[in-house]
Amino acid sequence: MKNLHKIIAVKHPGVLLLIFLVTVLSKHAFSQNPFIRNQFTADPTARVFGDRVYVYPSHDILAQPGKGRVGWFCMEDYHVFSSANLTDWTDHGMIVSQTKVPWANPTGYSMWAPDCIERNGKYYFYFPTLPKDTTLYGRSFGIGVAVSDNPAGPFIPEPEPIKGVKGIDPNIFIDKDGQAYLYWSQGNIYVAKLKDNMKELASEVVTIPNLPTKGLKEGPFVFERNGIYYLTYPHVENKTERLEYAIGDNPMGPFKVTGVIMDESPTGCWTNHHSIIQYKKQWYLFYHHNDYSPKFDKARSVRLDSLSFNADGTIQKVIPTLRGAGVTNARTEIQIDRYSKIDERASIAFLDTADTFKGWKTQFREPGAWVQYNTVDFGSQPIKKVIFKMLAEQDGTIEIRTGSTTGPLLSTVIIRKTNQWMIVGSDDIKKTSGVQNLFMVLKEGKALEIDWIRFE
Ligand code: FUB
Repeated sequence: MKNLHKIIAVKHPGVLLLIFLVTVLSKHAFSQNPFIRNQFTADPTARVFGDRVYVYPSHDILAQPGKGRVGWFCMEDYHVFSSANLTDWTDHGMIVSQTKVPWANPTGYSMWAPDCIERNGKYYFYFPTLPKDTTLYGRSFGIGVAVSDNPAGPFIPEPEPIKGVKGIDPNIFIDKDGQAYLYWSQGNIYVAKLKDNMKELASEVVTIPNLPTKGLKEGPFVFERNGIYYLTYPHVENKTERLEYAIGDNPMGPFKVTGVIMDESPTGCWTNHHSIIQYKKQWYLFYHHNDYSPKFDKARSVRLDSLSFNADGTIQKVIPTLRGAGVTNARTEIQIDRYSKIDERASIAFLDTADTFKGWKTQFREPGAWVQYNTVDFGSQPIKKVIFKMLAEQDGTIEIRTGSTTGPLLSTVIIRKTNQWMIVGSDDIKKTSGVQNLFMVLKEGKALEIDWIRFE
């Protein structure tokens, strides 16, 4: 909750300026990229169950001496998240923990990329981890199943991992005829049919042929669209993982390497891991990056962006964005640092480098600097006021526009120099409605920082 200590009303020719002095930050709405903002998350498997999207990610934590391997992946449990609009996400809490899986090493800290699938009203959660009994299973990862009546759990883990499977990154695909397939990786990518009980293999294990032989490949995710089976996977073609795909006409393969879905990270996050869903007629790519931990790429955060197909079924390359997807309600705090586009005179930075989960701010360095934030829903009721949280080195003015940097002007807000975060606003605002692309353009002043903007 905000803690408003003082409200100052300043008259300026033609503009009523309201300045609210704040000392406590309000909580950020969960939206845009990364879209989970309360913990590190990676390897997102998204699934549509009913009218909601559920995301089953890995849960990265930071290893400490005696707790995991310092400098490496460290995961002790899984959470599940869901959303009905891809903007507001609910954390349903912990669903499976290494200490509650009968066969798992309770101090393995290796609960890597999971998946979850629905069959006949039951939800089957698949996860890799290190077994406690290395004499029985060797030192490889096993893949376990936990079952629930609800996509958000509680999930009951099976007593043993799936027999005949050693590896990581389980992925389940159920074909139109009801046959379920399990894919996983361990150097190669493997597939086997599953029995109807979803807990045992029903076929020999097939090593999927014709995939790249040089460079690690892992994280398979299979889906079908218009009779084409897509095997998608992260692969190190150059230095770090990029997302690639191969297509075929049978879930068991063979598949033909067809293209790249997402290029390798320009900032060097070594892994990427993804899933692809269609939700309300739009396709989405879920993937990860190390947004909250730019100096350590084993503490990652999940993202999503829209994905499109060409007429021949090939996938258009996805350019990662901070804006992500989904509509943002104009009456919520709009994090413009998750911009759609930004001018070279503007940039973003953490609000607090000691606690990156506090999020980011947008810095407008000099006049002309602008930021664009797409798909803001102003609704049908008239807006009466705009407010935003800012810090400024100089007096100045900022314009709030829709459509473009020279598009319809909603408001011009006077900025006063301040050495602490303030909420500034104006009720001199033009009418607008519906879904618009929002622009903030610094007209006068310099070194203006904005945390968020909201309309009322
Ligand atoms: O999250 C641990 C591992 O990193 C996953 O299992 C891989 O796919 C890679 O993302």
